[in-house]
Amino acid sequence: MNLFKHTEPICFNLKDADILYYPDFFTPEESEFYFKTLLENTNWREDDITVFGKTYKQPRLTALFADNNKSYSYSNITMHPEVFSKELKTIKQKIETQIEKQFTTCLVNLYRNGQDSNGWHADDEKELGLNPVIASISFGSTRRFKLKHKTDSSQKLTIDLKSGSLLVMQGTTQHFWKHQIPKTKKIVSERINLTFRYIK
Ligand SMILES: O=C(O)CCC(=O)C(=O)O
Ligand SMILES: [Mn+2]
Repeated sequence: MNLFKHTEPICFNLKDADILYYPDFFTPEESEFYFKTLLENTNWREDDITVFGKTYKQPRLTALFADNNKSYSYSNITMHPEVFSKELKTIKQKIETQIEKQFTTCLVNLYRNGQDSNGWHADDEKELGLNPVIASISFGSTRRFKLKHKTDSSQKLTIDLKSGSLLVMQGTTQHFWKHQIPKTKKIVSERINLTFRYIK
């Protein structure tokens, strides 16, 4: 795989957000390879989440990887990482070369079908620090990604995240904006998402 820098990303003119989108970060062949390898070789977890005192199954499967053994907590779940696989290390290195930022941790999500989702949230946990850089890779089915400003309802964005794409959220995005992957009634098969983060 080439680790050279790609063409310029798509940028969006949004208040309080800095978001970059590289639709073709991986080739279709690379994307297919990583999708299959990750689907088969990941120890997928199905965690419970507690919202307003009620416990539900999280509507997707997850896994956590890190190179520093630091755990990551969100929505009353604490995840302890496994070490990076060879493939995840290569992906991490390719992103780090592209955007000149370092990552320690990767949260992996598997959306099994259109009923799997990820509700409105910001990646603003304290272990991520102020103004975190989040690098998000998609493999498999295209899913709709929505962003909205927390207080200015005129500010929103929808991106259909295609297989092989890289989305970067940085600057004040997590402070002022929320994002989600809504459920869809369309027939969609699996999608794997990798979000690389830096945890001190
Ligand atoms: O699946 C996605 O594209 C988003 C995942 C996400 O927001 C998260 O894991 O925090
Ligand atoms: Mn997120």
